[in-house]
Amino acid sequence: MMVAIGIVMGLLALYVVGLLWFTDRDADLQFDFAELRRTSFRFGKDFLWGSATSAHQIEGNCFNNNWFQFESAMDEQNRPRIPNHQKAGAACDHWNRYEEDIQLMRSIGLNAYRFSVEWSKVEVEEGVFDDRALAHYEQEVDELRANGIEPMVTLHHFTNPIWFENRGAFLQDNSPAVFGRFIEKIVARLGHKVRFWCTINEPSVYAINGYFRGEFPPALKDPKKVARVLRNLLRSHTEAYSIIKKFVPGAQVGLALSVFIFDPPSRWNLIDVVTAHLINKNFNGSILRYLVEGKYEFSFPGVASDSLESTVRDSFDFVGLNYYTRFYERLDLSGDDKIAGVIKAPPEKLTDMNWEIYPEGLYRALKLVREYTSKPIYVTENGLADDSDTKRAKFIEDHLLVLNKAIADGINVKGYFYWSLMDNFEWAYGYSKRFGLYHVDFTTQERALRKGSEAYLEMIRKGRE
Ligand code: GCO
Repeated sequence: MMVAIGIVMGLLALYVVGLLWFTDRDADLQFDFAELRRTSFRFGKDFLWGSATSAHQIEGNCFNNNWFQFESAMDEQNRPRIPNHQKAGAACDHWNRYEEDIQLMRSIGLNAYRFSVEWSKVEVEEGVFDDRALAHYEQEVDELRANGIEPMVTLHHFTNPIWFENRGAFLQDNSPAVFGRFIEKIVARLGHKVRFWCTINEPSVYAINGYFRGEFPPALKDPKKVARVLRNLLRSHTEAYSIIKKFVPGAQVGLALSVFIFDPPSRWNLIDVVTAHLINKNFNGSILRYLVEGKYEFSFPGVASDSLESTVRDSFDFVGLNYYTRFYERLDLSGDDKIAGVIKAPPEKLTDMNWEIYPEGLYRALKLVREYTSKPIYVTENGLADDSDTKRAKFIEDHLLVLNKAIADGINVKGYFYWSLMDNFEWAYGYSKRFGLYHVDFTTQERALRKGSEAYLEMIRKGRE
């Protein structure tokens, strides 16, 4: 009997130690927003106030990439990949309207713009470069500069040229060299005019959605491939970093890291707690560790593991942070994905993506980055899909108050880019999700500033005082 009690007590103690060990101490963080409103603004004169977009989502005529193929395809059950078989198509016609769009930025007081160059338009076939596309991006950069807007160029934002995709994209171990040749062209053309570079947008989202969740091309469901793609994306980042710095030593180079906060649906359930810990570690922490130490380790015991040690450490000048929400995920061995999401927030706290509005998460994400580095952080994406425009103003205000608090607490944040300048093609969700500061009428291409976006203008005004 005594032995049995001893064993039970021992197991209980282990369980509690496990909970304490794996639980994130900040999970209960809650701010008093009235008090944050009273904190004086610390953004500073040089703060970048921007908006962000990506080529495929806004430019139009991206017909030479993997997304174009994906949008035209059907899934295994013969259903279109995108609801209503929507395609990016003409998108916001930004390719032809960039001058007008730059005026939209200027008129609301933005001084920075993050956008991506479309690889499939620049390198139409392997080794064949279109000079008109390069000239186009150079003109766009010139136009931004002429209007006092600092460009931040993303080199890879989810899309691949068809010729690259067909060969296996970032599953190939020579992908960093192939991607590197494109970067050389871009940097030779824009390097003397662009200071801020994001090499890769959200490596973990690209890898999971394309190779595990089947939501992005090539719609595979293979965790081992997730690990391999991530590894090659990180190698590609380092390659890009070295190329850009060789051409332009003074350039500021980072990658755009997506940090979704993962919390356990039940904090007393050790399996939930460990699952959340593993997801945070593999998709948030592992990338930061690679940037700082050159070491990458991916490990979901029994599912997939991979690692990499680079000779290059410290391959970044800043961290680009994309933050939107937190997810509650739990292990679900009966389902296809083995992980299932749980929504806990009430409807009034959800965006049109069904993502919880959780400004404290921005603070937690910034703190996570700060654990790895004190180099500058730019919030390279943050925003919400809100067609009714009833939640946008408060979302913007609260997230910027949290950002201000983080700066006041000593975190080195130098800029904020709202996602997105205007409504656009939201990948697997098509045109149904509206993230824009500007509403876009996709039949007339008219843009109209949303009422809720005025909160951003107001915060920028106060931030500059
Ligand atoms: C991403 C991308 C953007 C999205 C945005 C809203 O984070 O997935 O960088 O292209 O459109 O995040 O989901």
